[in-house]
Amino acid sequence: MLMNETVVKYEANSKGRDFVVGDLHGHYDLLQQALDKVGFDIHADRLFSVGDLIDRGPESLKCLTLVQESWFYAVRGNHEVMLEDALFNNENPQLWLKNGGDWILNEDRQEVEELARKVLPRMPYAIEVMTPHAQVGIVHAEPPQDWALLHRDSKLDISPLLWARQRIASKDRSLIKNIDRVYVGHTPIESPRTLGNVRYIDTGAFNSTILTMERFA
Ligand SMILES: [Mn+2]
Repeated sequence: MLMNETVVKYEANSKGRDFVVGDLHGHYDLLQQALDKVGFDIHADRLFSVGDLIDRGPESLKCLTLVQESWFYAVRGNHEVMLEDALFNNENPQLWLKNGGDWILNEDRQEVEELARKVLPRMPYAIEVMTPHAQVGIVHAEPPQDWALLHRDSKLDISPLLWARQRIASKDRSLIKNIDRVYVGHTPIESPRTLGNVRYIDTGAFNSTILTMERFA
């Protein structure tokens, strides 16, 4: 019901800086601290998110509202897909509840559904951002070996974009073609690392309260 484009493209930011942030998982407070630290200017700077805004942490609903902000752009994570399936497709609601979605039991379900209807269509599977020096890609878990497949191949299996951990598990350093650099989250690691041209930035905010936010390099 809420299907939209696979990739959304953004031109270079002529007014300010661009940042990318790892999986929030409800840690709105940590994001505020990170934004304060860099003096984030909501009128000029942009923040891109690798998805998984919700579940496990204390303020899932508040994190989901970020998608409505003019300076905030997020791809869809597997947790947003679990929410969508549970709320709107009555598909595997237990899977979501078991994986941190149980915060909904303490919220007004209608309010959550209303917000989800607004924000999910604004969360594509992939984002492409131009910077003065590079073309940067963002997906939640794992990009295809050739970024161009996201544009071309309508039969592309999107599930690896949301769930895969194959590349990081095998320390795959091969380059993703047709993109300069790709940022991903999904797999918690101790500190951000780059393999090939893929940058992993999920430093596990959900259990360690370390949130990674960095400027596009
Ligand atoms: Mn994830």
